[in-house]
Amino acid sequence: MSIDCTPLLTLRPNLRLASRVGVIGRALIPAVFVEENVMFSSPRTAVFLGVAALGLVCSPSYAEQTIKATLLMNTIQLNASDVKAGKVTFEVSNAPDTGMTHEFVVLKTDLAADRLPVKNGQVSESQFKKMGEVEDIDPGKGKRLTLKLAPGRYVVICNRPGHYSMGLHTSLLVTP
Ligand SMILES: [Cu+2]
Repeated sequence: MSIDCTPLLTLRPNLRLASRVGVIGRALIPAVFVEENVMFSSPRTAVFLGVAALGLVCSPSYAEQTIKATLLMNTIQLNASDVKAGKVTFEVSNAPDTGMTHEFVVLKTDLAADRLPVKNGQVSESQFKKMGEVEDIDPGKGKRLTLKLAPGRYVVICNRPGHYSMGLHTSLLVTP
């Protein structure tokens, strides 16, 4: 689940090399990659594979994505409905006029945001994969939550008793 990208940081110079080669001109490519021809069918394939591998494995950890989430009286507003997979920081704020303490819970589910099972006024969180949460956010206050999110559908809720049914939920799509 927690795929650490650190070893791949060493690949970054390769990406720089590849792009520099591209800028300088194609004449250099055969010289630089001449030995790679043993392994790759063509120099360009070598460059392509290197860049493709970086893109596939490493781009999530470079992504600096922030979503502003506002907890209101009867809904949760996100300033983006979709985000790319990787590290996502939620800047969660409880609007000053809600007059009540809220929390912010991120669940991974394909269910619609308003279709989660509720028992005794609360969503049964144990039925879902809970990605993380921040609790006890007073009116006018904020907290941050950084999560590593894989592609898929998520629902964010406030699960203080009764709050989900008041409308404090919304969905988030994480794209590859
Ligand atoms: Cu709430």
